[in-house]
Amino acid sequence: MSMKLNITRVHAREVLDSRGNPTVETEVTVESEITGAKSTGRAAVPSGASTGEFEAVELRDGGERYGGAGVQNAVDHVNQKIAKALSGKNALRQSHIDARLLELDGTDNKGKLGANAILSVSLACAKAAAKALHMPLYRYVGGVNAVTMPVPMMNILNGGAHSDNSLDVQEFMILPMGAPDITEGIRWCAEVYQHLKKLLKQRGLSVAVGDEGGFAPSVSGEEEAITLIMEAIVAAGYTCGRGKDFMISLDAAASEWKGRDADHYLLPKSGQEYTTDELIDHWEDMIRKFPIYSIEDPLDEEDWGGWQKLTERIGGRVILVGDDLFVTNAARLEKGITLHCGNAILIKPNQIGSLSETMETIRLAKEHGYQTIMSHRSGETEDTTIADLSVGLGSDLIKTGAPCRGERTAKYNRLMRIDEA
Ligand code: 2PG
Ligand code: MG
Repeated sequence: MSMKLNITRVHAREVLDSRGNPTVETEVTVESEITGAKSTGRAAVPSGASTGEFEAVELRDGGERYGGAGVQNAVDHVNQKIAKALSGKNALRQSHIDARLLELDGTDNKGKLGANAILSVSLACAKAAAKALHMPLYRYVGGVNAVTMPVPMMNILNGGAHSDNSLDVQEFMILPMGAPDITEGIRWCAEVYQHLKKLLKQRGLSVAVGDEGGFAPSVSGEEEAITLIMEAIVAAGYTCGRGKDFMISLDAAASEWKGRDADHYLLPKSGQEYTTDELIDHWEDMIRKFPIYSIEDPLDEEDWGGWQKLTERIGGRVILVGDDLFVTNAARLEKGITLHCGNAILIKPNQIGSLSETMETIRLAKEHGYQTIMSHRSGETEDTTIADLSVGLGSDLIKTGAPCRGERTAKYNRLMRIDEA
């Protein structure tokens, strides 16, 4: 007799995210057909600030409540349509569950039920099934292959849409490439973070933090920001460079740099303008000057031609990560693979809106040698699902902010527990 875990209850509610905005949290309860035992899985979805144009739709209510950001409609969709459609379905058949959710929505971008509604159910279902099988989530999704831990990318200095300082580059991250394991890597990063705080204080700069827990000082520009971070690495007793303890990664989030036409970029804070070619030269210059491991969204989400040129020029020397470019969408990744755009993909389950589609995109990326980076959003909750997914789905890296703010450390702490296990 094959095992069946019947879904007996699907219930959503509004909870708050780390920016104080409402988001969807769902609980799925399953009942074992063999033992009658019940298990409940819970998942809350995050929310971005620098969202890609091609992401699945995050349904917001509009109107007065929460300044229009309410998610009562998405919650109602879960509690009514979705709960009814999934009642009695086998939670072990994740792909069937997700296919049913997609069918129920019926749009290309999950615009009817909301990707926030659908993803919360999809993840809660997997978590309920894992619990019923007495398995950690990473084991449930990854099976015997869930044996490698990702390298953390910690965003310790925030700019762009995540802070109101003068930096146009959104994220300045440190990667403990030389650490023997993830627990040591997290310690190294936390030590560098504390040294950066000291350095900033010494120079009379602000140590208030941005949305992802990194500092958001008003420094003169990206070069000063990177130099400060490299000084903090050295002050903490580590080395920085290719083959050394640490490397640096940037998220330019250049889709936020729309210029006067498709060939121009305008950096909103500094007011600097670049043509696509000039921006490509700029990135080449940056990787010559600094030990940069990766650049995420170095160009706009629609600048496929620019991405092709950039990848051809520097793709052999640096990891070029598509976030807004690919939006965790297999069709957009497929296009990028065909056109030779980038060599890594950021994986944000809420950009695509279901676990099965997230897994499909990762499978495609791996098949074509693209690195995969599991990622949080700038608006997060205490939910740690992505930590388990990063291990279960074999991500090379994970970015989940600074070692600061509970919604960020929750993921790193979960990774240390998994590492111990
Ligand atoms: C990004 C993310 C997460 P947001 O651009 O990579 O760091 O930001 O969630 O605001 O899109
Ligand atoms: Mg990004």
